[in-house]
Amino acid sequence: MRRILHIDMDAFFAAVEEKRRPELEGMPVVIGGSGDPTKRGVVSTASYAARKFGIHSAMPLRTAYKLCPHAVFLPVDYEEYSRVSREIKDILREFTVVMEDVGIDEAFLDISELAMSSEDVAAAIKKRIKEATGLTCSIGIAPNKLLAKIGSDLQKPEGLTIITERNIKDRIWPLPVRKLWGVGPKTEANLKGMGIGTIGQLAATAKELLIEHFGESYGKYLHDASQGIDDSSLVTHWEPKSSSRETTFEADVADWQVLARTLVALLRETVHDIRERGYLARTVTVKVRFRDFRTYTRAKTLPEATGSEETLRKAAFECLGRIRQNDRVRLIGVRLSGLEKKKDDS
Ligand code: TTP
Ligand code: MG
Repeated sequence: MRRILHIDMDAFFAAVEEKRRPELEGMPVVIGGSGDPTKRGVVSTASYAARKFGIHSAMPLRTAYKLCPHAVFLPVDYEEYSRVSREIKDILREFTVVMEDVGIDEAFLDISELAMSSEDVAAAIKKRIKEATGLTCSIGIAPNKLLAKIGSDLQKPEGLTIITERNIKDRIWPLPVRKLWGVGPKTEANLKGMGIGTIGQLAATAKELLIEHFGESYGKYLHDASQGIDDSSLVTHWEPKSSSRETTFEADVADWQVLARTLVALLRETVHDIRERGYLARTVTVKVRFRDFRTYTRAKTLPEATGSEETLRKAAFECLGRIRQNDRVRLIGVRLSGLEKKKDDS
C-alpha cells in the first residue's frame, strides 16, 4: 500500500506577507494586482480573516473592497513568495527525494518507504516548516495522489487528514464532484444536468453512461476517481540531464513580439548550456504563466536529438503557438530535455 502525502500551505501569499509585517497578523489581508483596490485586478488570495467577508481568489479587487473596505490590500510580491516556496521545497526534500512539485505552495511526497508513521511524518514536516518560515500548512495522506489532495483541503487551515480505502465512503462520497481533480465548472454543470452532485452519486453511476457522456478516457477517469482509484505515480521532475531558463517580467506582457524575443533569448542560453556540457536535446518544453497564475506547458519531441539552435527554436515556437494567449503573461520559460551525449561526428 502506497502512502502519498499532499501538502498545501495555508493562505500562502497572505501568510508570507503577515510574517514579514507581524502587525497584520489576524487582520483581513487581501493580496492581488498592484494592491490598489480601486484599480482593475483580481484577488490572488485572502487571509482567513478576510475570507470571513466572502473574499476569495479570482474575485475582482473592487468587489473585495466593497465587501471589506477596511481590509489591508497588498500587491503581489512573487519574488518573495517564490523564495519562501523554494525554502519549503528544500525542507520537504529532506524527508524524501520522491517529491512532485505541483505549484508554488503545494507538493506531493511519496512517504511509503519512510519508517515513521503517517502522523509523525506530518507532524515533523509541519514543525520544520513552522520553525524555518513561521508558516502553517495543511496535509493529506492517502494511498494515492487523488485522495491525498482532497485530504489536504478537508480541514484547512493547519489540517491533517488521513484517508484510507476504508473511509472513502464516509469521507469522500459526501463531497461535491468539484472536489475531484480535473472536474471544473463545465463538467460540474454537465453532471448536475444528469442529477449528479456528489462524488457518491458519481460512484453510483454506471461507467458506460459516463463514457457515453464524457468520452472513453474522461468517462473512465470520472468513474475511477469517484471510487478513489488513482494509480498515477509522482512526477518528480528530477531530471539531471535537462537545462532550463525562465523569466518573470517586471510588468506583465501582452505583446507577442516581446514574448517571442524573450523566448529566443532564453532558448539561446539553454542551447549554449547543453552544448557546453556536450549534449544534444530531443525535447523542447515551453512554459507560460499568465498574470492570474494559470500556467501552461507545451512540449515537442523531435525525431532525433539536435544541437541546432534553429531547429530547437522552431520547436519552441510551435509550442508557444499551442498556448492560447488570452491574457497578459507574467512568466515565460523553456526547457531542453531528452539530452543525449554528442558523438564526435555529429
Ligand atoms: P491556494 O493554495 O489555492 O490558496 P491559498 O494557499 O492562498 O489558501 P488555502 O489555505 O485555501 O490553500 O493557492 C496558493 C497561492 O496561489 C495563493 O496564496 C495565491 C496564488 N493564487 C492566485 O494567485 N490566484 C488564484 O486564483 C489562486 C487559487 C491562487
Ligand atoms: Mg494553499
